[in-house]
Amino acid sequence: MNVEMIFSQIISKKKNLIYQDKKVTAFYDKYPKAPIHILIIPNILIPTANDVTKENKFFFMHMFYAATKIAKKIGIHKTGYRLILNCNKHAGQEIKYIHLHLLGGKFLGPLLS
Ligand code: DGP
Repeated sequence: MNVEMIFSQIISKKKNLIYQDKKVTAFYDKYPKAPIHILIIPNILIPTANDVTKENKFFFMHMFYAATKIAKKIGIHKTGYRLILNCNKHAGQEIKYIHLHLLGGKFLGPLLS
């Protein structure tokens, strides 16, 4: 099974979720790059940022809104966190199911230095 299908299954099985509402689902990254590494995905398949449209943009925007809610829920909003969204090859997007990375739990340092 490819990872895109795994992400779809995570939504429907509703197991080990951190957060879910009508538009998005959040769960822990299998290969964490920080003490807290959560993935937030829309409940419909949008492969990459290039596939965001007038019709599905609310799912895209809602990933960011959900990230702020999750950060508060797990208590990392005051120390801080990083949101990353990779698009295609040069950004290193491996999974063609759009996902927002929420990273935190330690000092992450500057990203663009
Ligand atoms: P990206 O490089 O932006 O496409 O990030 C893909 C992320 O997905 C990467 O941090 C590892 C994570 N990942 C890969 N396979 C699985 C899986 O089967 N389950 C979960 N929870 N995360 C996965």
